[in-house]
Amino acid sequence: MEYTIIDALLDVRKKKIEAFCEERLNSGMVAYEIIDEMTKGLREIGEGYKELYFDAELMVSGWNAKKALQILKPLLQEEVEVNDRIGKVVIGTVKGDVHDIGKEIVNIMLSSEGFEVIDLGTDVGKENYADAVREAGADILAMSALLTTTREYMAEVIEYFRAGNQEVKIMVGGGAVSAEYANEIGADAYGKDAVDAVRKAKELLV
Ligand code: B12
Repeated sequence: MEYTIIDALLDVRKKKIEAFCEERLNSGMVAYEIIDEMTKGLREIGEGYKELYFDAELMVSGWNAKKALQILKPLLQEEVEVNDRIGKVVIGTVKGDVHDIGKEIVNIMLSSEGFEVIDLGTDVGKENYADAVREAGADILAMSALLTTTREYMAEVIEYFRAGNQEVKIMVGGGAVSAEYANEIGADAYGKDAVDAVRKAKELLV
């Protein structure tokens, strides 16, 4: 029985997502390709929001996506030796925003590429970002926002860091953010997806 990603994401009983991942892996797809397909599925559900899909579907798709990440994460993350770490990143979704699937994917990809990632979770305020960056001595602060209302908070965080002369490169991303917006608020980098986030993070280190 073959499920589409939409079937799997919308399954309230959370059974199909596991079968979906297994089927895809057995057919020779690698974990990141499955994540990519899932991202497209989530966006499709988002596009149908308020017409085809409503709050309940958004919620169920979120659960299932998290479950898929649990299954796929170990396949992406070969443990990188602590001494081989190439840089430290503090990551978090901004204040007022609970979307964390994209952030999680970026975290997984950065970690598997050798970054040490300190994940502050969701709904993160500027003081929390600043404390974490200071304590970790982080090279990069990565912020995610999915809502047009919450992305504005990124500008506030950037201003806070600049005003406090806190030395850190700031990278932004998430569904509500574009390269233009990142530029407008004075971020050092923008990543359109997790692969781009890794590329940009490496560029920021040099
Ligand atoms: C699932 C979902 C939810 C779930 C979230 C579950 C979870 N644990 O994350 C729940 C049900 C909680 C939810 C709630 C809401 N949601 Co919602 N949600 C979605 C949905 C369908 C998928 C989000 C997702 O995971 N996408 C897939 C991930 C992989 O994509 P991504 O986050 O963009 O991440 C990729 C890149 O952007 C990038 N990236 C991400 N972060 C970062 C960070 C850095 C530094 C870098 C470099 C890159 C990067 O890499 C990722 C991998 O490629 C989207 C639709 C969409 N278009 O995304 C709506 C959507 C984001 N939600 C929306 C809305 C309106 C809401 C609610 C307000 C609904 C309500 N009435 O309550 C609430 C807000 C709650 C809050 N305060 O945050 C709107 C936002 C509209 C807008 N532009 O403001 C969307 C776009 C749906 C729509 N079309 O209207 N939602």
